[in-house]
Amino acid sequence: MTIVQKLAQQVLQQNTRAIARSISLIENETDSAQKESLLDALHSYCGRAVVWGITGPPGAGKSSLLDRFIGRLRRLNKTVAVIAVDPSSPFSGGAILGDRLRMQKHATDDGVFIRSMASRGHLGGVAGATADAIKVFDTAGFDFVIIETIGVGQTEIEVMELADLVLLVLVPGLGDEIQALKAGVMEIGDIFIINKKDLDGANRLKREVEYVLGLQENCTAKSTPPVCMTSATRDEGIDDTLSVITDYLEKIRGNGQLAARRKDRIEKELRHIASAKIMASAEHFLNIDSRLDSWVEDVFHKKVSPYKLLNRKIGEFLKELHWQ
Ligand SMILES: Nc1nc2c(ncn2[C@@H]2O[C@H](COP(=O)(O)OP(=O)(O)O)[C@@H](O)[C@H]2O)c(=O)[nH]1
Ligand SMILES: [Mg+2]
Repeated sequence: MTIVQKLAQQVLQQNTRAIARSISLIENETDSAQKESLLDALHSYCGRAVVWGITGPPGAGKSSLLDRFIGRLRRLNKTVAVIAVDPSSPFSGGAILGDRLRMQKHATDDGVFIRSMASRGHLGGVAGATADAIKVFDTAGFDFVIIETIGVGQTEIEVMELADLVLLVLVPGLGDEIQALKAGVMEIGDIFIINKKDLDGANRLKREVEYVLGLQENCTAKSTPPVCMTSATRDEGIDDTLSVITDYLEKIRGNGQLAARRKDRIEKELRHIASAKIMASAEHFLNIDSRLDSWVEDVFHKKVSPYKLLNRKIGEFLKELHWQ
């Protein structure tokens, strides 16, 4: 048994240190062959965990809500892994430290694992690293894997595509909240949560959100997402929201949407891996015996045009490509 296969076995046995080591291996990507064999070994065990995404503007109360949800799920004896994703930061830290503090009371609970991911290293970017980390937690038998993002930008949208269900958290008092949300953000929410309902403007925001979602419904076949109201700090609306989440999951399990979503994800993953591998081979091909340098000279001196040159060379490239 190789070291990596042993590591995978330990992950399967829910060994905390093996889980942490696996995530580091994925995140740092110092040895991509090792990373690949680890993920190969995990593959057949993946698919049990339900993956939630929670996104929304910074300060909306995502971590505070998660803390409440984790508490409820633990009472039901469910285990939870949280991945706090900060695409803007090359290091894990900063804002994520606050998240950890928010969920501190679960830190000593074996049934809860909180891990942060930043953008450093991983070729597939933070979304790629997060996708692989989900597989580790899934194999380790966590019932729920929850991905929390720091804010709502393009990378966060990509990260949210990894989830079976996306909770979009909004709060009153940020100004023109809805208008401020960039295009594409409203579309990713499966369930909307208006948090800080203890503050002024929460009801108005709810009506605005429902109005905007109603407009969207005319354009798509998707049914209007539910809009829940919570106060994480006062512990209000949490149970109602959880039952909305449970109903939603039951619905998408029953009508095939969950499977379709997971297949979409696999398709994206295959495309991503394929292009990354082909790009790596192309890069290697271009650099053999510094041929690129001599091609630059040839094109510069008008010996050949770029298309003519490459149409010829791509044939050679494909012959040189070694698929094992
Ligand atoms: N008034 C009020 N404050 C809240 C509520 N939920 C969270 N907060 C506060 O909002 C701030 C940001 O919360 P946090 O969970 O870190 O937000 P995140 O950045 O979205 O993860 C903290 O000071 C929380 O105590 C709420 O329901 N009502
Ligand atoms: Mg947070």
